[in-house]
Amino acid sequence: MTRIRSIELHLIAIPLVRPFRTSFGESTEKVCILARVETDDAVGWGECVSDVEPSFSEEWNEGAWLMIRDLLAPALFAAGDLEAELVASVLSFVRGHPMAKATLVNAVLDAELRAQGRSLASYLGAVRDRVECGVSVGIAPSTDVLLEQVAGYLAEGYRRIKLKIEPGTDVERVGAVREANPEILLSVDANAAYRLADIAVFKQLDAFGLLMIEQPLHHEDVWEHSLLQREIRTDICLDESIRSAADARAAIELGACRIVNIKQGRVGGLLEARRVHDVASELDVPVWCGGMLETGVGRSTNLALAALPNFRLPGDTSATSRYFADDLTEPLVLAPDGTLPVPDGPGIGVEPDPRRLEAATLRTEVLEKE
Ligand code: SMG
Ligand code: MG
Repeated sequence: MTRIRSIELHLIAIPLVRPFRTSFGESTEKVCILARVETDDAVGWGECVSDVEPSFSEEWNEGAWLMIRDLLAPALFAAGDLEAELVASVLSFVRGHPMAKATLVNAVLDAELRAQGRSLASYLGAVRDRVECGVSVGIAPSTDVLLEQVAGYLAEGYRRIKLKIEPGTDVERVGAVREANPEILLSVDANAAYRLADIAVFKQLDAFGLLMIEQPLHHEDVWEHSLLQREIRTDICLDESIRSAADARAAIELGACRIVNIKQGRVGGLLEARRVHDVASELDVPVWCGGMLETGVGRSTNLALAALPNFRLPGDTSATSRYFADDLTEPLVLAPDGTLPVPDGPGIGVEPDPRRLEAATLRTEVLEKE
């Protein structure tokens, strides 16, 4: 048990090496909240996966900042002595807001593990010390540019290519990438851009031997995903629709997906993410680790999670060079075999470099018990 002395919030911005476009918008820089939690015993870090706008989910940076400052942090201070496994129940008086909650769950867990000198990977139950990496390729300005980008990532060693798709260019683009690369593990992610009436598109995509189709329909349409899954051969993977282990169980039992993307921030943090992993494992459904273009803080967190046994497919955690010229932490470098090492230092195993953090920080606020 330990007491939280302070929570320091940083809003940071780092330019992306190349714009990232999905079916819902384009980013040219990474803007997110980092929380530095200081306890009586140690300091821990948590990265909030929300974005500038509430497009991927209902949460967004300014909302998450107020949620943490005005509701979640005061509840943690009021709780007194605490351990990471209790944080979610202390915060459960707030409905939803998993990304804001995850920031604090993860930071408190990081501090706790650093105080014990134990790595996050070992705490979670890691079974490997390297993780297979895929890369998520944004919607490109043209098919030629897309083919060039894919070739570049494959040359670097990435083991799975995921293409962001949107209505209009989907079949042509995916077909071109498949034709140029008949053997690779290839998947697509629609970020909820389609409706069940678009079933003909998915039947056409069936011809390309895709590893999966990620989140084709609206995030609330789990039932419609089950109807779609009955009609197509390719496995559906759910991302946005899964907010908890209970959601994962319901979606799998309903036949709405045969693969689950786990993003710890989307489900309220590392401890719920491990429960999603366990439910999928029990139902013999493979999972893989999603990404939210995290800085080195969030990506080191994800690498520890991705070392659990049921993470059976290459994830979206890519090397630093895929995102940033200058990250907050030391660069994560892809090995020629397309893997990244699981951090083995205490907690998440990395810390933001103070100089780089200062250079990236747009705003800071220190929260303490009143
Ligand atoms: O971290 O490399 C990454 C990004 C992976 O495609 C990615 N994430 O829906 O899976 C997804 C998207 C969400 C982020 S959109 C800004
Ligand atoms: Mg996705």
